[in-house]
Amino acid sequence: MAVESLTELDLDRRTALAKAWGLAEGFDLVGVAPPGPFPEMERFAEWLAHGYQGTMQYMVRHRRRREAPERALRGIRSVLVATLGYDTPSPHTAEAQEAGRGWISRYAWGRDYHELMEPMLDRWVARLEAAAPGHRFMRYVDHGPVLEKVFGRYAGLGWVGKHTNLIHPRRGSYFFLATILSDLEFAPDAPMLDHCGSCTACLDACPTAAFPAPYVLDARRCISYLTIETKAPIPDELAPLMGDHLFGCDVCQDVCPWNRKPEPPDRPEFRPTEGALAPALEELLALDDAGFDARFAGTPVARAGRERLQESARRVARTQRGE
Ligand code: B12
Ligand code: SF4
Ligand code: SF4
Repeated sequence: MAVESLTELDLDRRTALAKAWGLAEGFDLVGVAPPGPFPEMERFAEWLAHGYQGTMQYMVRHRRRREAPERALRGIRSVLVATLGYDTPSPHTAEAQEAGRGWISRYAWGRDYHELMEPMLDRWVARLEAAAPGHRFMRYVDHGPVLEKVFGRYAGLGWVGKHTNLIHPRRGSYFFLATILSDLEFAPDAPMLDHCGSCTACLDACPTAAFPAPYVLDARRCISYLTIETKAPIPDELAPLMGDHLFGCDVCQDVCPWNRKPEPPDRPEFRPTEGALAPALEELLALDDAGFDARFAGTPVARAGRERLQESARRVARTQRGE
């Protein structure tokens, strides 16, 4: 089959084709953002100045590339942004709390999204490269020096809510993001307007008061950071506030009205694997390495490791005993 040449097409046709290839790989939505700069990139410096990144040193190390995408890719003209939904009909945090059990956050119930999305992106990029020789396409999921949510917003895929996640009016916020930075120009989509209005549900519900202001997260207080990201000990004043959460947290998204009736893609890959939904603490504490692998290999929980999860299980057990 002849490879279509993207560079010979007009901007709109080229953009439509590049987007169609992303959708053909299985992404739910694809948009195009201009390379910036955007006001959010300036706010990133403020965020770092407060120390909200805690021990996530990579946020500081790569700050210049996050603030100025031209440093991530010289001659950058466009950013293709794609979403992949991970919501399933399974219960939300508050609907399933039970003594003796802990809670793993939604995104970590099924397959590790990095492993799923990277090959999808590789195939998409291979197609783009073959159709635009000499142009560059740098693809990222999560780990890259890219403010993914900001590009998502300017690619028309949602707005960054007060809880700081990207929300799509019909898809809610339970989706992952991927980006492809390119020096080939595509037609940008219009950024989406903020629909949070006067709502403050997420800010009010956060168990650890991790939002110093709407749209601003102090990661050092976020349960997701405390259970997944940092290796630093959990501060004594925060541990009792962390409830049943073993790995990650969804409270601010669970209470968001935009997640009440989203169009769930319900991908089998993201449905809870056996033992992922509200696991019994005793069972987790009894796992050896082989048992941990049998239960969590290939899921995001595997990244944190057995000891980390068991440390969380001991903390949840202490909280449930009222200690
Ligand atoms: C570091 C990080 C974290 C940190 C910090 C979270 C955060 N809010 O940034 C921690 C470990 C806490 C975390 C947690 C989670 N994460 Co995370 N994380 C990232 C990562 C790697 C970088 C994000 C980043 O750059 N943060 C820097 C800060 C500065 O960004 P920000 O909070 O959006 O801050 C902006 C606002 O504060 C704004 N701002 C400042 N002042 C003001 C004032 C006003 C008025 C306005 C409008 C804006 C504004 O400017 C800032 C800069 O743009 C991205 C992947 C990526 N490369 O982008 C995934 C990512 C954001 N995470 C993701 C997910 C799924 C999660 C969790 C849901 C996982 C879980 N279940 O536990 C939680 C959600 C917690 C939450 N409420 O945000 C997804 C989000 C998808 C989506 N729909 O938005 C991403 C995009 C990964 C992916 N590829 O899918 N994460
Ligand atoms: S993920 Fe949990 S701890 Fe983090 S900001 Fe949201 S509600 Fe708060
Ligand atoms: S809970 Fe309300 S304020 Fe928070 S992100 Fe959702 S709509 Fe916005």
